Amino acid sequence: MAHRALRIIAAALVGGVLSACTTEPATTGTTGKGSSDGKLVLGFAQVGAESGWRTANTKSVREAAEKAGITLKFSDAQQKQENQIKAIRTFIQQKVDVIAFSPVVESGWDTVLKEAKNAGIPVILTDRAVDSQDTSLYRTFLGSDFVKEGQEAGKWLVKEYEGTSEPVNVVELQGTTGSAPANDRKAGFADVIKGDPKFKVVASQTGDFTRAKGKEVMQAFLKSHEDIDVLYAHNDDMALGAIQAIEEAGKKPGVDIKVISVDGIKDAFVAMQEKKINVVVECNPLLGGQLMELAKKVVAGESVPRRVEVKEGVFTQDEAAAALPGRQY
Ligand code: GZL
Repeated sequence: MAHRALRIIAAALVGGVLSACTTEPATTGTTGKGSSDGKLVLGFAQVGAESGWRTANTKSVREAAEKAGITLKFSDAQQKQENQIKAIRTFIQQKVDVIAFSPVVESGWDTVLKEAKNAGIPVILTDRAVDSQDTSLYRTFLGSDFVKEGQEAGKWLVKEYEGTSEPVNVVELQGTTGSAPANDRKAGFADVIKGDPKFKVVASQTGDFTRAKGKEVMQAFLKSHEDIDVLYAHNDDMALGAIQAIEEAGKKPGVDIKVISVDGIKDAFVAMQEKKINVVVECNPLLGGQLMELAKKVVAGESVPRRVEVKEGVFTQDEAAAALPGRQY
């Protein structure tokens, strides 16, 4: 009897030592540490539910996790950075295999990302970026090039007013203050239009990516500026809210005030068909499938690209009708 007990204790000790000695790469954990069924567990800290784009993004992530057999722990931060940080800390305590999040703003992430790194939990940035200097804090970025989106918006404007010399007064509805899409879409647009002095951005203010705020700020723009020629909105929801304000002011959106928007949600294509939006620069929210593939690779310790950009286009009014039936979000 004593021999059997000793054998059991010895086996346990050897097993214990072996597992402590396995040289798993720092950024991989045993799949399913955080779950009882051995499935890969992904903690996802979403920005919120502020726009049609965000709703489509969340749907894509949820459906892709289901399809990939990945256990998704999901949190909605209601556009507050402190809530995203709390969610990431919770995921660390729950010992998830991998964390993904769309940082609501670019700055202020190093501390919590270092906590994830020290816990051996790899992080994937999806949709929005961070300005951390320490790029070892995340394994990859999956999303769009927002500067390019701003440049595409600027290129449309330059082409639309080619050959004219009259001043063109632009008002700009910026996305969430401090967010990568707001910073970069503003920079890309300004970079393109700076070449022609007839373009003047006479007002630029955040509408926080929401319809309500977009309408409110556009109402203020209309009160303080008689001669607005163009609205550049960093997303469709703000553009659609602004369109209500423009119509309530007795002006025709798309005609009296041309409207440039970004995202490409279905409602924006309908507005283009109604001639109320002139051009939409697409920003693809359907990142779920690629995110799950990256999560599996990262947990398995496989190398992944530092940046994975999604494909997207630009749609003008005359393309809207044909494109609308095929829109997935
Ligand atoms: C862009 C995304 C932005 C969208 C908005 O990738 O972060 O946030 O353009 C959304 O609609 O609110």
